[in-house]
Amino acid sequence: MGLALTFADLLALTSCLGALACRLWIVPSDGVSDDLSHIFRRATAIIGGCVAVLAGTSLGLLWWHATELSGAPALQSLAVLPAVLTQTHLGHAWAVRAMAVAALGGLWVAARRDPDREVLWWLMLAVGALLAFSRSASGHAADAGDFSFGEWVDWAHLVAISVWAGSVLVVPAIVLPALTRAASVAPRFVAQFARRFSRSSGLALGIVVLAGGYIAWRRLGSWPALVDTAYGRTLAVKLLLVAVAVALGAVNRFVHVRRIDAWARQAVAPSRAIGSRLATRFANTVRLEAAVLVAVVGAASVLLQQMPPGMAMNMAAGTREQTFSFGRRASPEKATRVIDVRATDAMRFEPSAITVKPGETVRFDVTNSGAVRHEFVLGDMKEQRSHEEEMKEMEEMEKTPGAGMQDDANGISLAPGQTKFITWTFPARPGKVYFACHEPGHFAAGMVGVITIAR
Ligand SMILES: [Cu+2]
Repeated sequence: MGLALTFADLLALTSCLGALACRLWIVPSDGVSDDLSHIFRRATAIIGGCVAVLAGTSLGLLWWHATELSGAPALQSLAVLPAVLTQTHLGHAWAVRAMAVAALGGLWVAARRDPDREVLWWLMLAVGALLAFSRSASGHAADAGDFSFGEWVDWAHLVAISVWAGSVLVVPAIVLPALTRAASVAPRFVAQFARRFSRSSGLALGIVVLAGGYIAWRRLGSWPALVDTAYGRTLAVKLLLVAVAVALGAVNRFVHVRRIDAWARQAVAPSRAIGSRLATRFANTVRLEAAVLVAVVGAASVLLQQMPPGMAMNMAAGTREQTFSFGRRASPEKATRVIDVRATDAMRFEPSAITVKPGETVRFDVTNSGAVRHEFVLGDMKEQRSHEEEMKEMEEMEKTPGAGMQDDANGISLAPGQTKFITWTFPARPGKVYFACHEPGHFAAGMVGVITIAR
């Protein structure tokens, strides 16, 4: 369910940005006026359809996330929606997305009524980029913190790939039918379109390769992970598909576009038959590339659902094989539920009371939304007290608060703005486990929450 929603969502976002790119800079505006109005009408219709799909997938994704968070059946999870929206990082990112989709809808209505006002289309592109940012801010990249370098790189990658893949996806529907027809009437239009399309794709592709390379390297952590892990194998398939699409694009750029160019520039009236044959070859290559790129979007959706090995390894480094009376650390993929927790400078956790089932394995995604360091340490009261003593001793020895903090088997330490996760398997019997922060003074100020293990 989550996969289908993510796929539809990515496809709609990509096509929307691609259609806007076509409208704004790919389709030459000094071509044949007749064909142009037709092309622009199609682009407008596709953008409208994408916005409608985005509205639907946004609602669906929120609901799906709430179901995942609460562990409750789909209908009952509606009850936790307000809490998800107001209390979780994902909820906030979703609110930004909801506003972006609403703005896109409003702008689209205005732009349809007054299509010659170029500024409206540019505004839609800006809002589309904002929507992409809310996606980056709720995906894997957000684990490095909000507005971090990783998040910006993820955003640049998403926008660039949307412009590239999106324009390739929508061109078969928007331009190609007119193109093969136009080949008999306006050689200059065909040549100009082919050239602009190739140039836009090449530029976007450059960003995709740079940003994508950085992200892949960060998330994989090592070369063997490319074959050893599920995430790595999906990534390998995606890269292979991208390579095929790039090869097809290169064939277009260096073979077909050059031939079309030469044909359009002939001194004598260019032959219509040759023109439409060249345009058809160009069009077929674009169609094939579009089909490959749909598969790339599919692979990207799968990746968003998988745990990157580079991140899982960071966690494993701080893990000791240790079983406590209040449970044990587990590997992230064992988790059957994800709970977002925020640590704030008000010396509170949000939420501060959580209920789990006996034996349940939960991944806690903890975000430090404050300006000072916080911890998330799991344990019974005895463990919390002894951890508090340890921290006090360390502080006295080093005189530098927080300097000696490292991730433990049962706890994590978070820099301001940071998000980390800890996966925990709770004991099979009912009881209470606490989560607390032992930065100097925080525990005493009440920075502690309770987890009730109950059937
Ligand atoms: Cu704290």
